[in-house]
Amino acid sequence: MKIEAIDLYYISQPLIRPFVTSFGPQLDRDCLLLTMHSEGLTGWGECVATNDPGYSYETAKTAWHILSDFLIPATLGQDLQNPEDLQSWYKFVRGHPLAKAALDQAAWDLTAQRDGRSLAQALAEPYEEGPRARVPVGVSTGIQPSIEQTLDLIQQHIEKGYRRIKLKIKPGYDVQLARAVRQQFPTLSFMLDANSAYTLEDTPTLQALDEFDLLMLEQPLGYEDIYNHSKLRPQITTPLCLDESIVSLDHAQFALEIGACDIINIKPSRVTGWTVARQIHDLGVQAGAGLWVGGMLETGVGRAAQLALASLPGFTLPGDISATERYYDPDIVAPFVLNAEDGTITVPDGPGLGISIDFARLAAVILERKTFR
Ligand code: OSB
Ligand code: MG
Repeated sequence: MKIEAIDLYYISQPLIRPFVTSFGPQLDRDCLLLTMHSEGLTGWGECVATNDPGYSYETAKTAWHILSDFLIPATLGQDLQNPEDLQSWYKFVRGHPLAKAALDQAAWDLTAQRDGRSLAQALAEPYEEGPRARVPVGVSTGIQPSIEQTLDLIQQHIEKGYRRIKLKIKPGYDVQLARAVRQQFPTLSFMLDANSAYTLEDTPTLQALDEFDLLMLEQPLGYEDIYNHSKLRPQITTPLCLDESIVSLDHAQFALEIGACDIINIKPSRVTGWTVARQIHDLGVQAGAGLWVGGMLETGVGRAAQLALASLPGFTLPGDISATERYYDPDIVAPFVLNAEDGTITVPDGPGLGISIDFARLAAVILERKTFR
C-alpha cells in the first residue's frame, strides 16, 4: 500500500474531572490525531503526548515537530506491507516513542482494514487462541482533595461495575490512604501508582503498604530506573509493577532478568506502538510476568487500539481502559461503555480499529491541522 497522504490534527478536550497525579493536575487534555491514507482507506492514530512533559519528556508540541519534520516525511510514499515495516523507517529518530506510536497505530489500522479484519484479530494472529471478545478493565483515579472524597469516588466506581481500582499516591498521601481504603472495602481489588515519586530511602513507607493486600504497586521509583527497583522488590511483599521505566523491548528484558518487577504495565505508545507492545507481551508471558494494558486518558481512537491489544492472551490483569464517560463528554468517537455485569469492555470487531468518528465533534476540538502529501 503506497502511503499517499497524512493529516495531522492538534486537538484539545476538557476532561470530565481534573486528573491529578504526583506531577500535578490536568484539566484539559491536548493530544494529536493523525490519519494515514492509502488505496481509499484511512488509518487513524493517536499521539498521547500531552500539554506538559510530566509523564514523558514528549509533549503534543514536540510530537508535532518530530512528526512533521522527520517521521511523516519518512513515511510518505513508502510501500506499506506490514505494520512491522515501520521499525526500519524510523530507526534514524532516537526516542520520541509517543510520536512514533501514532503512525504505528495508523499503520496497524490501515493494514487490518486492507486484510478485512479487526485490529484485535490482526494482533492475535500468532496465537492459537483468537482475541478475547471482552477484556477486564479497571479505573485509574487521580489524587482527590481528601481521603473522604476518594472513598466516595471508589464507591461510585464500584456501583458502576468496576472491579479494580487504581489510586495515585505521592509522599505524604499513601499509607493513610491505603489504610482507609482497605478498612472501608475489605475485599476490593485495588492498587497504587506512584508515578516515580519515591526513592529507595522511602523503603520503610513502601513496606508499610504490605499489610493492605494491594494488587500491585506501580512505578514507585525513578522513571529511568530499573536497578533500584530490583533492590526494592525483595524488600516488599506487594507485587511490583513497572510503567515509566519500560520504554523498549530491551528495557523489559533488563527488568525481567534482574528481577526488577513482577508485573509490566504495557502502554503501546510508551514503547513506539503495537509492534513492540506485542513483543513485550510475548517476552512477559515467557518470563511469567503479570501483564496489563495501561492508559493515557486516550480518546476513543486510542481506546479502541488499547482494547485490541488487551484482547491478547497474556494480558491477565485488568487494564487502565475505562468507559468513555469517565474522560470526555462527548468524545470524538462513539462511546465505549462498561459491561457492568462482568467489569469488562467489549473489544471492537469491525475492520481495523472498528470505530466511527464523530466528525462534527472532532471539528469542534481541533486547534490546528496540516496535510502532508
Ligand atoms: O501513570 O498510568 C499512568 C494517565 C496519564 C499518564 C500516566 C498515567 C495515567 C493513568 C490513567 O493512570 C489511565 C487511564 O487512561 O485511565
Ligand atoms: Mg502509571
